[in-house]
Amino acid sequence: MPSALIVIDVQNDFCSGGALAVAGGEEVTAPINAMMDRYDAVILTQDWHPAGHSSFASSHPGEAAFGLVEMPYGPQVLWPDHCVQGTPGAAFHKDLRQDGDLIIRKGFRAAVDSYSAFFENDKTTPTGLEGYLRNRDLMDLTLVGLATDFCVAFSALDAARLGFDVRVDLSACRAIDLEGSLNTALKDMQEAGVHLGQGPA
Ligand code: VGL
Ligand code: ZN
Repeated sequence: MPSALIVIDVQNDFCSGGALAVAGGEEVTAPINAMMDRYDAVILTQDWHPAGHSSFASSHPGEAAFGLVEMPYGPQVLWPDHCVQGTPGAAFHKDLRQDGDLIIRKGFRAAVDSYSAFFENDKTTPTGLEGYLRNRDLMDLTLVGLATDFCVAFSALDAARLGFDVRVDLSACRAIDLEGSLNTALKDMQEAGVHLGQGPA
């Protein structure tokens, strides 16, 4: 079965010195680069917010980063401003190979965040990635990147629900881990049938 490596959000703002730095974020670049040649397709995702995005704490007077607000589509964590379209923080880390087949951008609608590479946080607006993968018969997916407990986990859970065979290679992921979010994400992925660990060599 044709396979795809989906590289989630390996962008400057999620690496050391970035606006929403994930501890050791840049450490995933070397293992991910080495994995790329083993897949039939490589897809990169890019968190891509307009300035003033509704997921930014700065857009909610009186609210602090990492707090929770209620949006029309449900609870939403508020983040520091990050991955603003066209800024250096939104660019891929310089050490990441960028010779993939497709770049899918997400979170570009001001009113809705998008952790998953498949659906925005309203759980209904598709990004188009499902159609692309099915069209190329890429049903065997390995996910890597940042952050394990947000964009990687949400993408993996959606992919499993959509019927893809899904693996998350944790050796090439790093987590934010906000109030137990990493443990919750690992448990949710296990229960959904997502394979956790390294893929076949
Ligand atoms: C992410 C929080 C906000 C991620 C993106 O890539 O995991 N997390 N935007
Ligand atoms: Zn974001």
